[in-house]
Amino acid sequence: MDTFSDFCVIIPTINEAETIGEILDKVKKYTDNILVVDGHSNDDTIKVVNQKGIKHVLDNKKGKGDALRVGVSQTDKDIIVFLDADGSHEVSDIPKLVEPLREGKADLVVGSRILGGSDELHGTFNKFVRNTGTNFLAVIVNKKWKTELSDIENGFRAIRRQVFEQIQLSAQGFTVEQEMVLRCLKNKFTVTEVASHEYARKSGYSKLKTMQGFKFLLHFFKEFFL
Ligand SMILES: Nc1nc2c(ncn2[C@@H]2O[C@H](COP(=O)(O)OP(=O)(O)OP(=O)(O)O)[C@@H](O)[C@H]2O)c(=O)[nH]1
Ligand SMILES: [Mg+2]
Repeated sequence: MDTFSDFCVIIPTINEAETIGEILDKVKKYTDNILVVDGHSNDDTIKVVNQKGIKHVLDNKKGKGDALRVGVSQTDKDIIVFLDADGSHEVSDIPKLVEPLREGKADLVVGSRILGGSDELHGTFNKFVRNTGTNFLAVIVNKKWKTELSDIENGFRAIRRQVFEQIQLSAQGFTVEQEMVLRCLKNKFTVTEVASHEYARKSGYSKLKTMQGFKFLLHFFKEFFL
């Protein structure tokens, strides 16, 4: 992959044909080092990715956590940006995520929806549960590690590849994001945030069931205490 950037953008997808093309066009303004990790989509996701001339690999059908690890194993870039494929993330914030890593000021930078605002955290019961959970977990993390984080769950983030490899994530599914933050803090890596707005998913369907919230809590406390 020829590139004009020092980072790689990894985009996990399952059936995101309606949005992935637009996302790839936007990301291309910041890097040509883009990798789609597909979870065996049965729509036209891969067709669109191919049309855009972007490389893709398949995950092991185990969930988003597995997909992120598959992606990282395929890049030699020092900095990795994770971006969802459903149009929820503000692509123009990529430089804000990468900058603290380049300057040596952080090892993991998370885009905070609490600081940047979200169209997905207010209004309905499901959104209320997500918002409350997000705030609750951040408060507990801050108490233990004396940090000032507001959102440990957002998938839009950048991390040093070496750090990603060192913390040896094991989460298979959506708990990978909180696990990444906790393992960084446990290993004394610096975790910071930048404000980033979250939009409502533009099309397609959510792969995360809000009722999986209990799984998040269980996984969080297991990781927190052990
Ligand atoms: N490769 C791969 N990608 C996945 C998997 N699960 C989810 N994704 C992708 O990960 C991103 C986040 O999933 P979403 O379904 O949007 O989860 P969410 O943002 O919590 O839910 P929404 O509120 O609906 O946006 C999307 O780009 C999905 O296509 C998986 O098992 N494998
Ligand atoms: Mg989403």
